[in-house]
Amino acid sequence: MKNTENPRVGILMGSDSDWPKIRAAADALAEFGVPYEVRVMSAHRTPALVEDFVKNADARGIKVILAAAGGAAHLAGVVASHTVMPVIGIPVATDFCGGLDSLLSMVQMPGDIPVATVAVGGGGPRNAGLLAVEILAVGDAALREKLVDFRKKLVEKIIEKDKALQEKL
Ligand code: RP5
Repeated sequence: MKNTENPRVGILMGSDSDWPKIRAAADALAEFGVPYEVRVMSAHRTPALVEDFVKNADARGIKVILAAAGGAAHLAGVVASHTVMPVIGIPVATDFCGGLDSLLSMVQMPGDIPVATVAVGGGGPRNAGLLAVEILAVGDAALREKLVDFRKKLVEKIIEKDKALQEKL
């Protein structure tokens, strides 16, 4: 759920134009009852704001940062350079090669400064949210239980889909 008072996850994006493409990350957090906040700030347009946000994130209770950007997608890398908390990068689709530019500029980090980059589009943004939940669940038994339950239901759902297909064919 959106909670700017006590967020456990910070979602940063380079532009408000990224939001429709990545909101599945926030939806996944909401599904698991994880409080998050969403902010627009850019590694290139507002570098000082990014640094300030990241340096204060720990003290505000944030444990994981998701960073979404497209094109010259340096936001996640810059965020990671300012913190030792886990950073998950969400490369945003662009008109250039479907977002290959975003993916490569985000995923090709130099050694020592990791960014866990998810897929461009498709299940990528949702996986970023789920990965953040999994990271938090390492120290949160109730959240871990929810994840185990989620996976059980996933299996049931796929079995149901298979059954429905068999009946249709
Ligand atoms: C990146 O540039 C943003 O993350 C966005 O994906 C892209 C375009 O931004 P706008 O020109 O739409 O603001 O920094």
